Amino acid sequence: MKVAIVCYPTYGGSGVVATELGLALAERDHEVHFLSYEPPYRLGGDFRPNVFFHEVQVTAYPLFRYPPYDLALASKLVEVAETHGIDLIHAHYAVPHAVSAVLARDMLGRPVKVLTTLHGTDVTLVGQEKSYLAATRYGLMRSDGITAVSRHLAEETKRVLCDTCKVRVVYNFVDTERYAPRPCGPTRARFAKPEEKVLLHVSNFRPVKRPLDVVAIFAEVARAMPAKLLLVGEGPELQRAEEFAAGLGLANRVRSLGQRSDIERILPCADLFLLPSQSESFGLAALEAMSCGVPAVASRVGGLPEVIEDGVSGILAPVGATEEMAARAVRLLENPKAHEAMAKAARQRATDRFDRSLWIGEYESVYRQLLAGA
Ligand code: GMT
Repeated sequence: MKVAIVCYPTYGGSGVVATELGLALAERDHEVHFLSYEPPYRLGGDFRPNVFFHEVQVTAYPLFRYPPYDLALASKLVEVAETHGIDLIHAHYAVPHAVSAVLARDMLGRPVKVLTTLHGTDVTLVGQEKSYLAATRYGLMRSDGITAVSRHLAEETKRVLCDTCKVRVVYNFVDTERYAPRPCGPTRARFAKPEEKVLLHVSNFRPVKRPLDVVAIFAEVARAMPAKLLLVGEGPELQRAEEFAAGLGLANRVRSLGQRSDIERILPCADLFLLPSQSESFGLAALEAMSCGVPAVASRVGGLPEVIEDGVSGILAPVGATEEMAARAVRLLENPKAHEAMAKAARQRATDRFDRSLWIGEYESVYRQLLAGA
């Protein structure tokens, strides 16, 4: 098949899923064309004969206060589809990609299918903004197929955006060979002393991730035992989180590592992963940690309970319940046997339910059904 994948290139789960999916499809001999305003960061620089990147260029004009990216994307999709004989456009994150994909399909003189994959805030936050709602709903209704990354998100989509839409659940996935438990002595030693526990948070530091809760949980843990907190990623709330930590006298216990593309080297060094988000349709960052044998302490919200089994492969507590999260984290870290059992269960959960081989095949079968007109 020849597939055009539209995604955001930045650090963030939807771009990661789109890129990993495209690369896995290419390994299965499909021809994959990525479209975005810059190369997705997980694409890397390796040459692959059947993987292409097409930059969407937005032309400025004095009249435009807001140059229309969605139109530039639709035009680029038409060009790429015509030049390369694209069979299917796979739009990741509905706003505005679904609308651009539908527009491109309708402009094309040959049949092309549109699949839209919903990732989370495109339904729960941005998609519901009054300024985008009608267009997002139209993009979904006119897509040939819709998938969501969790059951919760599929239900939420029907509830708030499109009750007549058929939304199929195709879970996010992880490469369990690359994201695996491995010894990390020298790397760990750079951040922490042997007796210190390492807690880790990876995100885009948007308010929805509740980075201040990350610090609040860590502060309680650090009162109970020697510990370090590593923060990976960048975003609008990072500085506030650092200042909050400093205000609690924890500046020398918290380290920001910035954006990292080699996160699979850092994850296995952690004892616990923190994801106390306000909302989370799936929680890919937690899954990547679990695949490395690192249990997550997370909010019982959105799709997270579909990923983490509370008390077995991780810890779930209500949003904002930082004391409960911290108390349970401390109990786990104080009990090496319980920690080891949970780490094993986390890894097992990732390999049994979310290994990429399971879900790439599912996307392929969705593609085939759409192309067969089903
Ligand atoms: O977090 C966001 O606001 C954007 C989005 C993204 O592009 O990373 O994240 C969503 O998609 C991920 C991949 O499917 C999911 O793992 C995240 O849970 C989801 N974020 C939210 O629902 C807040």
